[in-house]
Amino acid sequence: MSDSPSIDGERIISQDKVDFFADNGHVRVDQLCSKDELMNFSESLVRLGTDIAWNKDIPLEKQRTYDRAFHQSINLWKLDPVAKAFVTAKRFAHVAAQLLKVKGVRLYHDQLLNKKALGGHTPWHQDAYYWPIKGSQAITMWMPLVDIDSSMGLVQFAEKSHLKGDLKGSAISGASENEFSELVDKEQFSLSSYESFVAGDATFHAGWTLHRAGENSTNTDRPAMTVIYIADQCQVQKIERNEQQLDLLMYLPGANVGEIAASPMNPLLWHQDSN
Ligand SMILES: O=C(O)CCC(=O)C(=O)O
Repeated sequence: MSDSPSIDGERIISQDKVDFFADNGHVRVDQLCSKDELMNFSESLVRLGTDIAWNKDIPLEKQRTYDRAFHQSINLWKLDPVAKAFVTAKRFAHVAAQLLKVKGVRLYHDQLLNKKALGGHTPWHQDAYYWPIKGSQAITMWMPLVDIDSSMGLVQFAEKSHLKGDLKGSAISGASENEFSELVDKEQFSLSSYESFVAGDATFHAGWTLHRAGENSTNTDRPAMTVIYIADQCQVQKIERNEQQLDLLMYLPGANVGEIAASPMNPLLWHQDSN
């Protein structure tokens, strides 16, 4: 067990926020983790994330749009007790369960996305493109670990795009940016983002919400931690693309199509009957 301070417990959110999320595909929860609480975790998360980021050493001339968007490290919770206490926090999972309107949620995986100083934009994409899970049964929490404003790469959402499901675009890349930019115009999605964040504020977005992030025009890194939750008892869906097959192997090891999405990598983080 870690001796990190607990960020467990419940966090009941208002019906207005639940409705806003259902309508728009995203919602903000201020100080889901207080700035003081976050100080117990952020240094370890950034240090570990920096150590294990798989795309941090790619030479400039070989970097793709993806690599310029952020240094990405995955499943920190498996490697460090402090990261585990953060990622598995019941408080965050409780919010995810309320927004998904389910009795319980499991961990799918975590990621540290560190948009480096002067890092590039994050292209338009839908997270559920990668998942062997229904996009409506999974949700991403995004929490910056430092205070940020619009110059550091805020996430921008295409309002109500989640209601359209799979928009059949590409994986995160220059191609997805171009395809989805055209689609945003064609569908006349309105765009929104939250202006600035204090470390520990969080947003949640739905699996099919189309989103991107701006570039970081400052000389300061913008590390953000994301945790993806799946509804307890949801099933592994038919695989339609290679990325989903890879996700199945990495994040749901041993689970097969049609089975309940629950492997040793997917602990039950919150359930109404056990809290
Ligand atoms: O942090 C970013 O730049 C992008 C975040 C994102 O795409 C996500 O959390 O799904």
